[in-house]
Amino acid sequence: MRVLITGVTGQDGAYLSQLLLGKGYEVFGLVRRSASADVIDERLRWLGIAGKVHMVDGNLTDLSALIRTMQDVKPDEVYNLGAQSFVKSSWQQPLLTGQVTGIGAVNVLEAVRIARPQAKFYQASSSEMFGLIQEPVQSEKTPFYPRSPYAAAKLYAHWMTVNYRESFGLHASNGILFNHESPLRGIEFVTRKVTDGAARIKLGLATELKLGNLDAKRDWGHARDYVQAMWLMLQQETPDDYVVATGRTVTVRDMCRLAFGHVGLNYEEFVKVDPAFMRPAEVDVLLGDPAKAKAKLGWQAETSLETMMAEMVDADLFRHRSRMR
Ligand code: NDP
Ligand code: GDR
Repeated sequence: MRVLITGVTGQDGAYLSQLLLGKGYEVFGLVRRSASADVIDERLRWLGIAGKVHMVDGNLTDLSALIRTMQDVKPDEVYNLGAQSFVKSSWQQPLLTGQVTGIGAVNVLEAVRIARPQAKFYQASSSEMFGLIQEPVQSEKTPFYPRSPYAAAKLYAHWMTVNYRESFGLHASNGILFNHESPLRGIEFVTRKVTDGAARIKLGLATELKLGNLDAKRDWGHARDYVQAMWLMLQQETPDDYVVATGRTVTVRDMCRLAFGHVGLNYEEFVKVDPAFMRPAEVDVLLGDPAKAKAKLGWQAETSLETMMAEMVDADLFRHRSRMR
């Protein structure tokens, strides 16, 4: 089995590659050209799989490159994980976010439709599409209300995936994934920012941590668990859309308490609120109902928030101690 993963250098791309290599897949990853090519595979290296993933030069905005990639790789499964994925940046770069996160997904769908229609397709949809929530617990049936250029772009990609399934019979599925984190999470996302901050303060490298809205609530799971749900969706006979979540929601404040508590610190002494990290429109609370994923895929989240935060803080302590040596 051959698989093509866009966004292979990101958090989920790394864990999905690890999962699929373990299942015997030949893994191809689309990588956009970078002047910092020496560090682009950092997450794959962290997992010890860098040499095992075939890197293919390309970009989500370049349809011709995507079509050629489908022709050359001939994948059985395509996972579209590539995106401008940082919500806050999407107000600063709304057009780029639309081109990469929205149109980029349609470019991949087009390339599949034109060059590899038998491939199964996964689209990385997002709980951000629920935005200003219309129901206290969000399921596949909850109406969407996007609150950022990122969420609006994801919503377009989501409906285009549904549309290509219904119009052209593609085996195309959306995973509506709630926030998922890990030691490989990008440093600007709040959990990793907090675990990195707690590690720095513990080691005497910093004295405070500036954050935005501490009252926001998120349903946080572990990326390692969530990539399994992605794979399971493509093993089903019929394509469909699934919410992937833990079913528990926690404030940023309480997440800070867990991270700092793991190294014996009281977050209240170090965390400062800085308006610079507030958003023009906030998603106040997200809480997913993973019942369909459990019933149809047999999937459920395995890692608790407590265990995950401890793993992330330990990884950041390790990183900083290695640099200090
Ligand atoms: P990351 O931000 O860690 O990874 C994004 C990936 O997309 C990177 O490999 C990045 O490459 C790549 N990329 C960005 N722009 C382009 C482009 N123009 N062409 C090709 N590749 C590009 O995201 P995650 O791994 O956390 O998330 C994976 C997907 O799931 C994303 O689509 C995200 O929006 C979505 N999602 C994530 C959730 C989460 O909680 N993590 C929840 C729900 C959805 P580079 O390394 O060069 O920057
Ligand atoms: P999110 O994740 O926007 O939910 O998108 P992020 O970790 O950036 O924010 C979560 C919540 O924390 C609040 N917050 C802060 N956030 C950041 N980044 N930095 C801060 O200093 C800070 N202080 C408070 C935010 O306001 C927000 O409420 C992630 C991404 O992975 C998306 O790609 C994905 O689709 C969604 O999760 C589901």
